[in-house]
Amino acid sequence: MTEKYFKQELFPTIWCAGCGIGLAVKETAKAFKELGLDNNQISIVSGIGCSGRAAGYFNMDTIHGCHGRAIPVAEGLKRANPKLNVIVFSGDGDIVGIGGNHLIHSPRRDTDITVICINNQTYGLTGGQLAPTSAEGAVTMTSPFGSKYHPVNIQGLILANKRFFYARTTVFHIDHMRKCIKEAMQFKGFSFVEIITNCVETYGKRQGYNNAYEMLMDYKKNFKMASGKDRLEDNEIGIVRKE
Ligand SMILES: Cc1ncc(C[n+]2csc(CCOP(=O)(O)OP(=O)(O)O)c2C)c(N)n1
Repeated sequence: MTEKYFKQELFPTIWCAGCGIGLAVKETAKAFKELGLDNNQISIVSGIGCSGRAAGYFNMDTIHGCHGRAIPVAEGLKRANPKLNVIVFSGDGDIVGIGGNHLIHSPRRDTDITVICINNQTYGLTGGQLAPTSAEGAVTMTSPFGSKYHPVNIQGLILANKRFFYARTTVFHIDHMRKCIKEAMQFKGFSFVEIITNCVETYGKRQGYNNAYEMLMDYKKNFKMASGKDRLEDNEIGIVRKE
């Protein structure tokens, strides 16, 4: 049972119907359970955004901090209390956009934290602006004629380091998502899990999807499982690591 990990009195959550964030939250809690962790052994740090609201639902010590600054806060927490399992749970705008600088320096310092990045390819909470993770050609609130830019290579930023753990998964592949979170938490050092997530309301509908189901079916169709590789292709999910 994962109920103990949540403040159930706060349910239902604020997320839109069909949003993928809840799936990621649920699998994160299942990973905690499978790792046999008690609430007081874990702490979750979030920045600002729809994804960042997750911290508040977990029934443990959490920090819902400033936009883009979850990673350095988590590093400080881990250094102050090395026994704690410290998790960052936040959005792509938060971690890769406004907080992108920390994605260069934190993996380099290799502090033993796990970053779960909910990548819905947009700034969801503020209505769906173009993010550094938005697909080339994506129609967003601020790119009505389609984005001209290639999305940032998150994997490349992590793999640029001496040691690394990088996983990419989607909210369709829930068992794989849980495996990625568990293995990331077991990795001794900085670990990063990118969860491709559907934001149907502010992003998906602008790309022509009618509902969340269609987006999930596209994840099923487009992403292939990779194993034993040094680097994931854009259409692959899997884990790459260097100890
Ligand atoms: C310093 C600062 N800049 C901008 C904002 C406005 N803001 C709040 S949430 C957000 C976007 C969050 O996007 P993301 O991290 O991708 O999370 P999502 O809502 O998509 O889950 C922005 C720009 C803010 N709160 N603080």
